Amino acid sequence: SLTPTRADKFSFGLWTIGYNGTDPFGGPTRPQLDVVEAVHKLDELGAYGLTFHDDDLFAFGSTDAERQKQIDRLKQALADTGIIVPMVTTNLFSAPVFKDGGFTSNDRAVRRFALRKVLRNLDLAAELGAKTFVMWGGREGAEYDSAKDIRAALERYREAVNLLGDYVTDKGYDIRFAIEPKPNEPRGDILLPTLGHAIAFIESLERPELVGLNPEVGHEQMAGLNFAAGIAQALYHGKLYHIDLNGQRGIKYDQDLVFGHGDLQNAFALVDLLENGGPNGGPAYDGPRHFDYKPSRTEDITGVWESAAANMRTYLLLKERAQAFRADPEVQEQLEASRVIELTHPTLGEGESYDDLLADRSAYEDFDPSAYFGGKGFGFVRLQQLALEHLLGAR
Ligand code: GLT
Ligand code: MN
Ligand code: MN
Ligand code: MN
Repeated sequence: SLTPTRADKFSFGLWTIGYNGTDPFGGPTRPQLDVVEAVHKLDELGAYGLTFHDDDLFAFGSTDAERQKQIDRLKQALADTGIIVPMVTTNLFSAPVFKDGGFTSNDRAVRRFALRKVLRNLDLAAELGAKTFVMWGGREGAEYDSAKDIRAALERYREAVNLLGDYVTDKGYDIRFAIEPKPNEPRGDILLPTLGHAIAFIESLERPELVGLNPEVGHEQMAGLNFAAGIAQALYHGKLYHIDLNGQRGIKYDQDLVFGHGDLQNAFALVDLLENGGPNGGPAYDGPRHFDYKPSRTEDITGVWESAAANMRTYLLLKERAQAFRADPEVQEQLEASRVIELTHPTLGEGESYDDLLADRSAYEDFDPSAYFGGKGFGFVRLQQLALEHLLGAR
């Protein structure tokens, strides 16, 4: 069905639907959105979750009383609707103090302040039952090569994440961390710019099992990378802890368009992977389908909710199209003919050694490489055309 339900696990950042249209060139086009209205509206639209930064809920510098008032208002709205908070994250980028980063600012006092801000927010995340804590380090980086000692910065990043791992472990919190890579913007160059960099970093941590990824469609595409392929690798390493779905058109500034409003064929491949890519053809990922998009600056509040609904509808359309693709006998035949299935078979036989391989004349002496491109190709183009026709609803 194309009607979103709780079972679809659609969630939205409060900063997404709450984006007021401000950009580096001009002011807001929409008034501030209240969190209670946001929760009720998301519930009506069929989402199951709301996520937020501390500063989205209560302004940076709020008194304890102001902070608590907003937390209580959120809790009431959650109780009234059944909306949950699957993920919480910390704003270490908006306040001027973070212009050179939070965990990796050259200024040690800023790093200590950043850690305290995150620890406080972790307590709130645990209180609200969030299972994932996202860390997007948009200000962790530099514009100038001589301005940042990258190895020292990575060591401070590591120190910070190790400390947070100790904290949730000692407190008994059921929370895992998800690092969100981005190549640039707002910094000229950001640390951990792609999911591959982040996976390598995670393996250097003291508790790597507590730390995974929150890849964003547009961020990998800003680096010219194939998002669906990156997600496949994240799944392969068991590191897809959360996901930010949106749209991006090519290598340029971070557009945060509605999911599917960028590279639609890659979005189709992504949904097919998430929904049908498991070992038995079932879902390969069962976490939130989280939208991190920005309602365009040209929209009024009606357009905000139209675009929120569009994210979910596009996801469900792609899910439907991907199911039809998988169920099409011609597709199954072509997957066989293209030997996509054959790749799942190990290259060596069971117990086969390199001596056995060296003794196998059919693998080399009698193998005829010229039979390939004088003879048979893989037929990948036909396979992609079948995918495209399903995507277009032509089959
Ligand atoms: C910020 C960023 C997003 C991140 C958010 C989490 S904040 O809007 O551009 O990609 O997911 O901190
Ligand atoms: Mn983005
Ligand atoms: Mn963003
Ligand atoms: Mn994001």
